[in-house]
Amino acid sequence: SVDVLTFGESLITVRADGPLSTHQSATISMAGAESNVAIGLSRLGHSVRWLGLVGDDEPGALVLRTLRAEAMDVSGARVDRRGTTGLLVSEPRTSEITRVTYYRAGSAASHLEPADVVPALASPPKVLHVTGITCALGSGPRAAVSEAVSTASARGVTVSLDVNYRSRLWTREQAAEALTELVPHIDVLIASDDELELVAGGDSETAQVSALLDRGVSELVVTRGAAGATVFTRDEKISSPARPVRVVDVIGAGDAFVSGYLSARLDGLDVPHRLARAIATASFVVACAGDWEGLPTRADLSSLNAADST
Ligand code: CKP
Ligand code: MG
Repeated sequence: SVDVLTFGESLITVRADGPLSTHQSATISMAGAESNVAIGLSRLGHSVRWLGLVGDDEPGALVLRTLRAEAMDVSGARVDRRGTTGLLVSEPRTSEITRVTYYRAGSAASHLEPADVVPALASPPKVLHVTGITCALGSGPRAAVSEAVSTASARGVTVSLDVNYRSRLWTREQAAEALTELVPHIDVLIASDDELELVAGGDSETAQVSALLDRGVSELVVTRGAAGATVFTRDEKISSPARPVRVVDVIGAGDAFVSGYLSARLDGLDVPHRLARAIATASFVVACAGDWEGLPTRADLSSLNAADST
């Protein structure tokens, strides 16, 4: 069994140097929130399994090849000929604003079903990580998430959910309906401050936090962009600012944060150290172009700590 099992849609990305309409040069790479988290955990030395469907095409081969190169177990991933691998075009406008356009409707990954993921829980991982993006891809992927989290939590697996609301995929009402029903199965819930109402309803953060803890969430991690993050548990509330870095590209920062958080949790570190590793991991991705390319190794994290103490 592996440390972490995750699944979702990974896409090919065309990352232009500027507005695409002006014939910029571009870099081809891979994107996908769950695979970003998976790569982060793998680089930190954890064993990770990623599941998902790709098209029978070169972008799909790029996705699987990249994940294999990052030491991922992709034995349960497969090609599905009902669609192509999804595409994401990103055009940087400023360091904080990147225009993202999806070409993913009807993609191979949107045909994911519970049968593609639930069998992988037969040998239970320590952690199952899912994101709201998968629920937004269609009824099959949504059912896959819902069955996976209920099966995992029934088997005592730690379940983590990153809300990751995407307005281009679904409305806030649809997201709230789908994600609220997952909450009873979630141990670690990660949401940005503006995503809290999608899983907790209400409008005051205090009420949202206690509602989620009452429904069984053991660690609620609220991210606040450059202002950092707060972790709420039954007995503590711990906040940390983000690290001051030269921001190159904020996309992928949330996923990096999650990988650092889960890594420290797998190492048995306490909540303040989980938060510290999450913030450190995210800072590497923010300072580097690309959604996952800048993710740190353990050696990178140590050099950051060494730099802090000099
Ligand atoms: O919340 P983050 O900026 O960390 O998420 C970025 C990822 O999966 C990115 O890689 C992209 O492919 C996506 O979120 C998405 O589907 O929007
Ligand atoms: Mg995110």
